[in-house]
Amino acid sequence: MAQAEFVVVANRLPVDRVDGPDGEPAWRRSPGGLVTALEPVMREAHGAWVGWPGQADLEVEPFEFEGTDLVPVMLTADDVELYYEGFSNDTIWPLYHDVIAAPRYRRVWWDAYVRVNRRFAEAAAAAAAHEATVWVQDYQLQLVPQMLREARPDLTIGYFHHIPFPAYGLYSQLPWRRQVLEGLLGADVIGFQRVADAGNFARAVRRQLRYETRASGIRVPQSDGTSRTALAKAFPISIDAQSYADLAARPDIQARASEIRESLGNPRRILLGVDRLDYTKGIRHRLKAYGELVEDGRISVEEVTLVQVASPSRERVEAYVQLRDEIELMVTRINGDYDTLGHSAIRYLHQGYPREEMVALYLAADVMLVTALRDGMNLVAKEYAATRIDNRGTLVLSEFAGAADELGTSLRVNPHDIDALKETIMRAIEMTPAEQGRRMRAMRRKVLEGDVAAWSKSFLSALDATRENS
Ligand code: GDG
Repeated sequence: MAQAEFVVVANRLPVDRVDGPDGEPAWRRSPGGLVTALEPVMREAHGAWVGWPGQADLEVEPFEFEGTDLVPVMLTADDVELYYEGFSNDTIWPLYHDVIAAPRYRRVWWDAYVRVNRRFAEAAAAAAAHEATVWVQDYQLQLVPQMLREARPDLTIGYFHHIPFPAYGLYSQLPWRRQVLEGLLGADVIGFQRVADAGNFARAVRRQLRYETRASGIRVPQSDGTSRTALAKAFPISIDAQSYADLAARPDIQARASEIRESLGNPRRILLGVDRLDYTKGIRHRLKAYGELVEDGRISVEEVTLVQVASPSRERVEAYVQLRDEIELMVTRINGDYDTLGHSAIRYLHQGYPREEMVALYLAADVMLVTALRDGMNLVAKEYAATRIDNRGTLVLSEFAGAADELGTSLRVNPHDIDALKETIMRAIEMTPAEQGRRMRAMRRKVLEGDVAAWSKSFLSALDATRENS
């Protein structure tokens, strides 16, 4: 396979292994946002994508898929447990989401993280042509930029961080805080979701490494006594907004939305939550507020239904097992106390759905509840806005989601304040169509203009600019 001018490195390859029609394993494009975002760039550049195929101990040779060279990185069952479920999802994930759950600091996990990051860096170095551009994605691979720069100083290296970067007081808990900062600073451009994340990162660099920062630039000393400038800046990610609007315009999907309303007993208002089942998403806070509104008699289950889609996630990590139990206990209690024979207070779905069904749900919902306690961006908020081509519906949006910086006409709320959350839900339920329209139009404009193509373009032009300056 020839070396590529443009290489993406991510924990996962953009494909899933499935059983083909003849029973032979086949590959199918994964539905993720990143895949859609990068697809046009990859096709144009005939790029390569380095990542894990998603199954432990699976050794696969590089292969071409829809115009992209895929370079599989093998993870053993041990790697998956220590590097992925351990350090990535039980150390970094909770620490970077403001310690909503307690991070666990285990040295064997860190050792595996270093080892696996090196494997990704080596695969990327082998896949990249001379002076190529490499774009590393997310918190599982924070050491790759530096490892790659050491092996291949000719490359231009970008890194995008999809989750929050915490305030220094929390970040400084990490026993390997210096190594992680140095790892990230191997990149020429380090992209974050929010201005505040980039600020937290720059502060950690000043405090830990004593490097100078000016505006978005960080002066990184080199071993030969010179220095280079790395850029740490916000590039808020987005969605392929037009594709959501197109789905929303399809008659069969609109019919499905009516059918969903019908099947819920045509309530006056449908509230909707859509999240991976994750403790960062504030699902318990949402259920608490809703349950109290029913208990207070301000909402009747005959008139208002909450649909909560909680798609299965990280089911082998203990904190997620516990969270699922807590949520399911809450749902059962609220439903047990308040359901009538004909109507359910909460329709809870621990399942994943095709995108068409998600869009039908967005169209059926009068109020979308995004109550994350901490979230890098939250694409669900943007998907809801992109879908509402009828300019109806209300978005209740946590201040702690990155999307709150951009969607200024949503009803923003602090989800920790249960009384405020209750009032905001009531306000959303009662909002007039005219006000819904004013707010939704502004949000849709924002999401259509700042779509995912604009995101990757602005990141990659910032990266190109550093090449020209060096
Ligand atoms: C991370 C950061 C940041 C969910 N259930 C189903 C389904 N989904 C889709 C949603 C949305 C995506 O998954 C979830 O994206 P989010 O942004 O809401 O959250 P994370 O998964 O935590 O993503 C986040 C993001 O990276 C990008 O940078 O915004 O802050 O945490 O697209 O629609 N999709 C389908 N069926 C489901 O059941 N088809």
